[in-house]
Amino acid sequence: MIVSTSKNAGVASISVDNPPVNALGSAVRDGLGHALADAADDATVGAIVIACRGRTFFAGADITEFGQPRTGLQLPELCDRIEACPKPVIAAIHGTALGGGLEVALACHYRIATGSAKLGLPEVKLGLLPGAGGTQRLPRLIGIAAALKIAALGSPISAGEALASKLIDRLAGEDSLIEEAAALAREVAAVRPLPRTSERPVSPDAGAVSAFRKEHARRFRGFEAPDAVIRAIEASTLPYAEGRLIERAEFDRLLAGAQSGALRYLFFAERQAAKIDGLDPSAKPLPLALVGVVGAGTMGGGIAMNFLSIGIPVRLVDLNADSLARGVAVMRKNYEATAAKGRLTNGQVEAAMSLLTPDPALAALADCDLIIEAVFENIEVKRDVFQKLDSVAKPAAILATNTSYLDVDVIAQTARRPGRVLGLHFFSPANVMRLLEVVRGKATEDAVLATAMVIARRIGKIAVVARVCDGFIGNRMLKPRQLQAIELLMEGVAAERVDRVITEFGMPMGPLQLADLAGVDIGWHRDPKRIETLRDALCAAGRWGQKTGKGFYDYDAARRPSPSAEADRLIAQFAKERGYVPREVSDREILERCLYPMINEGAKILDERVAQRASDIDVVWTAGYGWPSYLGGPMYWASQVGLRTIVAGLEQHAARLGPAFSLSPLLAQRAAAGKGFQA
Ligand code: T1G
Repeated sequence: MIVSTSKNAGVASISVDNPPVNALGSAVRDGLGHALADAADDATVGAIVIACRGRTFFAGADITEFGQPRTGLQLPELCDRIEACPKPVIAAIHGTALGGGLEVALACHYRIATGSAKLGLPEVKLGLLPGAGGTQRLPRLIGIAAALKIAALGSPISAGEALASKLIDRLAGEDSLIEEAAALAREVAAVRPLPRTSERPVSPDAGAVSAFRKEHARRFRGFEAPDAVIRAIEASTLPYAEGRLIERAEFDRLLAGAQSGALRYLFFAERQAAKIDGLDPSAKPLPLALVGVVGAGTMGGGIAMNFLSIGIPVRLVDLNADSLARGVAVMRKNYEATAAKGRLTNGQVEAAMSLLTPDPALAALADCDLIIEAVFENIEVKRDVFQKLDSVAKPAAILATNTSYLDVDVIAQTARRPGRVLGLHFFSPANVMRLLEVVRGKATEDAVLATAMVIARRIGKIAVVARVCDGFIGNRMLKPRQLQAIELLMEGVAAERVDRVITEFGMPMGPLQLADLAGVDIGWHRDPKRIETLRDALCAAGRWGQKTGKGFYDYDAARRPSPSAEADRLIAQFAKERGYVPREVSDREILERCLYPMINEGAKILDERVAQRASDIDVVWTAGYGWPSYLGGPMYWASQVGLRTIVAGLEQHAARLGPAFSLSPLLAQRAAAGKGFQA
């Protein structure tokens, strides 16, 4: 029984059990509608409680139903029936009350929640808005400014914050929610008139709306839903029925739009990425009580913070005492900066730092369950470190490398336990970026992979599994884009123009700004006399990027880029010496030559089974490389554009894509078949 009702001393408790997250699918809605009508008609019932079994209250509408024909009682109608019920209806919330789940609670006359509950309207993250009255009822309960934060940003609030803002009426004990909800129900059984949220007035707050828009303009860039949410909440100052019509119109428009399709695709893609095809189901995750990190540089420090922040002690080793001290100081500074923004308490900062043990000797890692190496990106240096780690680490320990390019199998060969070796490729800043590329070597054991996926979830990362190849998924696809950006410079296109086309497309940064941020000197042979590539020419001139205040751009003290006459001269000189003649290039060509080769490389990655599925590639690019999520990721976007168009573009530009370019057979085949990349 998905929906069941029990009665006790005049209270009807309607309970929903629709695992895993009590999504408000059609069966739940119909069942709730019937149970509510029965309880309303039951003379022995004075009040009604709605609660859920399992790990959470309703986590929203059933996202899998979107785009399907609507069946049964619709959620807006169900919410209106709850609110119109002649008897008090109480929402008993545990776990999460999200989206349509919170809208059901808002339609109830009273709300009680456990202290650990989270409440929110994350629809905007799916390119939608609350479509069952949430944009009209929420501001009536907590005001326009507070409603904007919840609905347009999409992040949940705690039960404590909900109580303070009067979104809920009462907190309950973690194990006594149902009893306390029933007690509240009896308490209010005779209250009339019932507090119907839709009947409450809303005070207009134009100042809050414009301030909110201004404050989040950069964050909302390119997204359609946030503005629709703001418009709907502004409409809550109108009579309720009028506001609902505006909410519905905005909802239907967004639901039919491309952005919501892409964001819903990504919702499931991120969850799919956690699944490893063919993994031995009996492979159990290994214990993780103590972590070691080798290398106290930017990456090592950030990696260590992920574990300290969730209460796992870390041994941080760096053979250079100064680097070790500097690394620890940077970690404390980062924590304190987060605390200064109110996102951590000083107590939490101290608690995390107290779990850190810096040590100059590898021997300190002897009893670690997991050791992550984050030293200089050089294969010999890494092999040497792994050889030493293999001799000090306990036999069961997992040895991970944070390499972003190098061959994990070659590194694993130095260890007597290659099955316990894998890549854990964090992205900078490692304590912030959500993506974690889990690189499985030829010998990596299933239990080690299963452990890596659990670790990723515990430190709040989205893990994507990649097999070994040069640059794994993300960096391998980045390379052809960066090479084409350089090629366009050689043909006389200005750096700022290439970057403008790519940022107008929706990327946070263009290829050349990114190169300057990462360092033009990455992988440079350090011989200023040897000029073989444009990068060599720039590096020889000391233009290593932001770190030297100049690269493809010049940078001021605040690291703001500006076009550089010297860089342009160097590029023009270098190109001329190699026979390039400046030519007219359209923005369209710039976009195609930067993005289409990436898609082609993505198809090769799929064909070689380096990535399990196209959606994994999309998760890598949206969670780790700033690909705009409202475009779903490169493979999803290419499928929307049409693979025939991509192939035609690649064939048109083939002469300029370099000697290494070859069309992916998988791409050609799927294009010919009129298919996309999605299965
Ligand atoms: N619909 C369908 N499936 C869902 C779902 C949903 N709303 N939420 C989760 N699942 C599936 C998910 O795909 C996974 O499946 C399993 O449940 C466990 O999820 C009209 C328009 C609740 C915080 O956006 O944020 O209401 O992979 O791995 O980490 O206004 O799930 O096991 O096969 O994420 O513990 C608004 C979405 C909908 C919330 C739990 N609601 N869910 O996190 O588990 S739109 C949301 C979450 C709406 C109305 C509108 C999280 C969670 P599988 P999980 P978790």
